[in-house]
Amino acid sequence: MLIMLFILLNVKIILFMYNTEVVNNNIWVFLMSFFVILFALACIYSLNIKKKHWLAFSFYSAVSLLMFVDVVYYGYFNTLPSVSLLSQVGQVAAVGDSIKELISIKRLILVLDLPLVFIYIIRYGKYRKKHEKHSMNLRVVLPVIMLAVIAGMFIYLRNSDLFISVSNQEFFMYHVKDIKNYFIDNEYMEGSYRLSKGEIEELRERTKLTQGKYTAVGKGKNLIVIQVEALQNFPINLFYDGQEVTPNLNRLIKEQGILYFNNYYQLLGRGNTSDAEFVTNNSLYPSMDEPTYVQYESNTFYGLPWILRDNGYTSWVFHGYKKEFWNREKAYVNQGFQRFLSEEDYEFTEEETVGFGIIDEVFYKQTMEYIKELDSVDENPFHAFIISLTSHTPFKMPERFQYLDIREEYKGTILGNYLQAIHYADMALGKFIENLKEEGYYDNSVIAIYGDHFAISSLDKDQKRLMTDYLGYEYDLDEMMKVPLIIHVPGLEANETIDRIGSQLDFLPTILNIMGYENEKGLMFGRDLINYKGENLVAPQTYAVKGSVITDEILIEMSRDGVFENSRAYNIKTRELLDVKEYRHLHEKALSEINKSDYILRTDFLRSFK
Ligand code: GP9
Ligand code: MN
Repeated sequence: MLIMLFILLNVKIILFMYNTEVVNNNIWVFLMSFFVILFALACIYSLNIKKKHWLAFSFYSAVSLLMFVDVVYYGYFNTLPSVSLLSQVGQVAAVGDSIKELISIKRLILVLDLPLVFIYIIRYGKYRKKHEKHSMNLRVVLPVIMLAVIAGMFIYLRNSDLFISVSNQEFFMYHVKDIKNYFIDNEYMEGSYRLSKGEIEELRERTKLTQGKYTAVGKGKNLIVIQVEALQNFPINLFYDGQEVTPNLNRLIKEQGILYFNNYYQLLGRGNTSDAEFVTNNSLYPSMDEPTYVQYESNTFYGLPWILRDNGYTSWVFHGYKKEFWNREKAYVNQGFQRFLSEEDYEFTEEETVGFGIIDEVFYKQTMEYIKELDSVDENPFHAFIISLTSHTPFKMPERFQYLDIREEYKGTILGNYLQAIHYADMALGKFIENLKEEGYYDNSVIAIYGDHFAISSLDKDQKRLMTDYLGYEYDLDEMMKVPLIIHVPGLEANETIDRIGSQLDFLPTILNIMGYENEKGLMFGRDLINYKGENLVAPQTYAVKGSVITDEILIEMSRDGVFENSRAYNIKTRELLDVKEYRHLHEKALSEINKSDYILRTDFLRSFK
């Protein structure tokens, strides 16, 4: 029976390696898993207990289940999960629909056999007791030999340059390392990483407001920021069979007073939508351990709401979902928001919900009423941060909200569904903007609109093929992570498309330049995309592994095994593959920026910063 489990587990290792795209040092990765399994089963075999078949089955089930969780997580995030995410399991129910989409047969097969093996053991168990009698020596010697082999391999890897690569890809090594890092290692607390005086000064300089183009053109105006769920850049100006997908945003982009950033990227950590909010408002990199709103709920921050409040504004945030989700309710306090209008503050019927909750139209309509209340707080301008929801994956809109004619071949595909959902989101947003005009807010408010993150993954082979076929060019990481940023400044006599590279990290310095307020008590890692003259870079850590870089010219996709030399680099415009070794300096710059920002979060640096 143990032999059967051993064979099945080896098949599962291969499936796991296939699902998690192990491409470097495969033989080492496989051998390590092979010997660990052999060792574990040999230990069980050597025990002198009656129920050892159940112990073996427990081991088998635990490994199978963990592999299954890993590959499902990997399917979405392109990285293996960390033990630190266990605190987030409560969120799983809410994203159930999205998870269902990820459970394909190539992943499910890792656990499908468990009931069959269970039944087999019930029968085999009785038979086994009578027949199994092996010499005591073999029972002891076998695990010892296996342990020696594993130790030998480990020592060899440790002393070679294969260690990083194998330990980042191999099932057991990855999880042991992750648990060790979580519970034992904390390089920041141990003081091995510190921000130097020079680095602090450089960041302080970077954070200053300098006079330049469009500086303070929005001073004294209200600021309305709308974060649109899963709004990617590719639907902008897209026509599907002659039907305009986002007619309202397209019309807006052409208006006077518009700055449209069309080379702008998401920048998320473990907290998805909530990280898009965090990065946008604080110009700090998100945490990679847990959602930043959870891990650093009580840190001191000095982002957009605080800065505006210090300039007399009142700052409220609006989102039509449960207030506990992403720990928003608690985190918003230190983020600087004075009031959070969540699902419980809105009235809606069952008919007025889709997926997560309230449909955008109903949400925006009632938000308008709250904005009037916010406006009446005092004579000063206000800041409203509005987070939409309906265009959430898996984008399955009920028929009554499907307004586009989708060709048969795209019906039910993620692209067909997404086009319907984002078309709806655009329609609702268009109505809201009209409403802002009617209520007299359009001409005295700066309005910024952007997408929180991607909708369709280029990391999923089927989705990538679907998108590449449809768009007629390769749908790669850069197109996937690109979201639009549209800023309307009333009275500005310009209409500009700004195509330099940037990300949500750059929002705060960019909007502060427009609003004309200085960040006096914080530090920002982003750049003002209108005035910054140097080379900017985007340093994603999710979907592309930490160490990846996007610049105006190139994209470096850090290798999955953590070894820079194995990474892929390509020219973003010509898509020509490049020799990655020539771009090490960019990779190191990205790492150093992330580490500095991480230090600020871990040490709650802004609490005592002056
Ligand atoms: C939930 C919403 C969606 O409140 O913000 O979050 P997401 O699943 O996109 O991170
Ligand atoms: Mn989202």
